[in-house]
Amino acid sequence: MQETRERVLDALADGPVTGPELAERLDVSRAAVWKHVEALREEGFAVESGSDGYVIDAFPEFGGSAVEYGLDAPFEVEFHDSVPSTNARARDLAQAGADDVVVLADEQTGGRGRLDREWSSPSGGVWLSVLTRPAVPATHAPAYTLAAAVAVARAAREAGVDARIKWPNDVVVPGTDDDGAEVDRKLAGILTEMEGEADRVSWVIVGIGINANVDPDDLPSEADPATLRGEVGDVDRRLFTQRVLEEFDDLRGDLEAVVPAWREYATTLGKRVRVDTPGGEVVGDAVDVAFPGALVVDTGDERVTVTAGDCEHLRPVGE
Ligand code: BT5
Repeated sequence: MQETRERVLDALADGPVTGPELAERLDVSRAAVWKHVEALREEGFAVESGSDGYVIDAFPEFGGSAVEYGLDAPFEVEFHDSVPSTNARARDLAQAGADDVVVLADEQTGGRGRLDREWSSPSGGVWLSVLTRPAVPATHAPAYTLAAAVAVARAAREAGVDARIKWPNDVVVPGTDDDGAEVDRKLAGILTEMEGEADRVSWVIVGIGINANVDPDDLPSEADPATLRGEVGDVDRRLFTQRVLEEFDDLRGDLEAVVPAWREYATTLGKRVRVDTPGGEVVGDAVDVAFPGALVVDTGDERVTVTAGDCEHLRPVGE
């Protein structure tokens, strides 16, 4: 069952609705309704009480309730102005038994990439972690990384950005460097963590970091980052976050659809690649992606299926 606050918000979104009607519909006291309305006002919602009842006249630009307001996905959103890492916070929530919660922050002070690398997260970005408990085996977890990449790519494309996906976890914008060589500039990264046993996931946390309304100069230059601000100007972060969560929610309900969707935006397929895997280096042509998220590399001698690693796009031989 949804939290009362979310149900109050949903009812107000369909407004106008009177306090007594709300209390009856949600089966809570009128004092409880009033408390929730006051809390929403404190968060920046302009809840007006007219002759027909409460209506929302204006809502905050960004934040937990702002993202939940009108969101077509069943997530509760916990917002922080600043937090060390949304993934770390989501882990705490997972230990406490939470499910379908999104931790969202304007800024992270200790954002993490894979292999404990730093993820730079200045104010103005969209830094979030989705905590979910799917009834799938642990081996399916990589599909959630791919699903998140597709969700971000779709939201970015809707915003007018030529977003592509570089295996396994980068959403990139194609560009050229000073010498005119093709480069992928990283717009977003994904860090998926999981706990469970072989036959059943206990929880999955999909951490998604999107360089939204931030200056490329505020990000590590050696990372060759792209930002939505730099590509198309500032976006409405509330709507953008909602679109990412809605797309992700659709895809997690239909994991078989993830790989075909991923192929549509893939920049890695057809490229010559070098993948640093825990078992050594694999060099060859990236020919496909297989469920739940493995890269198939043709080395010339054989086809190798790589399930994890850092992938570098190489220039074709002769270029
Ligand atoms: C990733 O790691 O791409 C995963 C990033 C996940 C970040 C999200 S934000 C919400 C959630 N909470 C967290 O604490 N993390 C997740 P990886 O593939 O290892 O890439 C890391 C590398 O990207 C770094 O070593 C830098 O070179 C580069 N980098 C760091 N910050 C960047 C940024 N904002 N934009 C582009 N590149 C960046």
